[in-house]
Amino acid sequence: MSWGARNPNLHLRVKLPIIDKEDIYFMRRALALAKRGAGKTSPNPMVGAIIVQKGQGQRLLRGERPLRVIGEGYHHGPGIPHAEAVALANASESVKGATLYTNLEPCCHTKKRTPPCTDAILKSGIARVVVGMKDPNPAVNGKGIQVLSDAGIVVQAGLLKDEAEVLNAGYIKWITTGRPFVILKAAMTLDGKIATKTGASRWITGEAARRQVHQLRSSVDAVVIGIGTVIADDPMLISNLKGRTNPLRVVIDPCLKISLSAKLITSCQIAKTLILTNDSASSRKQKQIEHLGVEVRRFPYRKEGIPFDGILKTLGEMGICNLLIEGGGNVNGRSLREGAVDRVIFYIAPKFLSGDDAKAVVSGKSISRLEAAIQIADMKISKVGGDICISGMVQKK
Ligand code: AOF
Ligand code: ZN
Repeated sequence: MSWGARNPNLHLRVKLPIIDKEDIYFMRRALALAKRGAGKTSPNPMVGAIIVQKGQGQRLLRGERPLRVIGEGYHHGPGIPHAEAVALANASESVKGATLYTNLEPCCHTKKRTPPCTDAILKSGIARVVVGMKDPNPAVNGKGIQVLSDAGIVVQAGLLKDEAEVLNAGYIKWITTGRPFVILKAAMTLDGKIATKTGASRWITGEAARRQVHQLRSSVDAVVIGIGTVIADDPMLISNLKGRTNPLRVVIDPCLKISLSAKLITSCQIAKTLILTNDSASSRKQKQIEHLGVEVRRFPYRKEGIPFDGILKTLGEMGICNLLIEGGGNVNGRSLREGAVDRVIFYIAPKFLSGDDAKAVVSGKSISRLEAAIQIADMKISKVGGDICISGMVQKK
């Protein structure tokens, strides 16, 4: 059966050639290219594009038609040409009659930083465009596909759609809600502790898990922690991987307790730090912090702390699409209870700390009814070095 017959997202106004192994292969390559932009493209999506020409050439898949990749590219960031434009510009020969694979619907809108990709595709003579997912930007949202198919290009949308949507979860949430996609990450013992009663937490999990966390940090736009963790651990929160970008480091510090010698302040030339506080915090301390190059933003005073929705709205306005929360029990608890978390990634080390005074991974108010428990769906489990990683999506109530 052709892939097209099964997929409800196909653009049905065009005659469908059979989607086969080749299409999946090239879409996977487009997705892999798109990923190279991780941590750099926000508030734009990660997009990869590949142009493939039929005819003479290398057989890319055993037993399949000879095909040549004649151009490829990915989106490097806002203000820089889009993936399709890069692939077209890089093409090593004529693209007439070729197929273009891209994980996101080509843009067709104007009044933005770069020209519409649909114009470039139409001019180029490309005959077929295979798309991973629709662009949820209300200015596009299917119109790019429409423009291309109206002009006689064979367009097929929805190939590896789930993978495309996972890749751009941050962009999808930001462009549709104005708020970032939030990942809550924690490293804990089997009994759910993140530190001893004295606050010692280095290290709960092994090297492999910590390496994954550095990778995660370099793929998000911002990392959030609470002042409790800053005081206990004095962390840097940067990615120590070569050539990787560092996220904006955000501290929730309602009373501006942060020390002026905290690493998050003294290292602000390496990576930016933003402190979120409330109205009642000392203006003098704010000036001292700002003098050292760190931005401070104030929120209206609330006894329970700064509401997460306000934090997400503020970060969204700054163009943050992907946010990583790196605990403390208090911040973990509040973010989960306030419904701010989209995805959790928990590393579990096979050890116990025991006791009521060791620090719990999720603290604060408890949930009294079992039916009201915060539920995780699409759970994935993997072994990372000597630890276990459990991840999944938080089910929204
Ligand atoms: C594509 N290919 O590689 C990207 C697209 O301000 P601009 O000109 O960079 O446009 C940003 C919008 O373009 C963004 O909100 C999204 O709708 C689309 N991004 N589209 O065809 C790309 N990055
Ligand atoms: Zn574009």
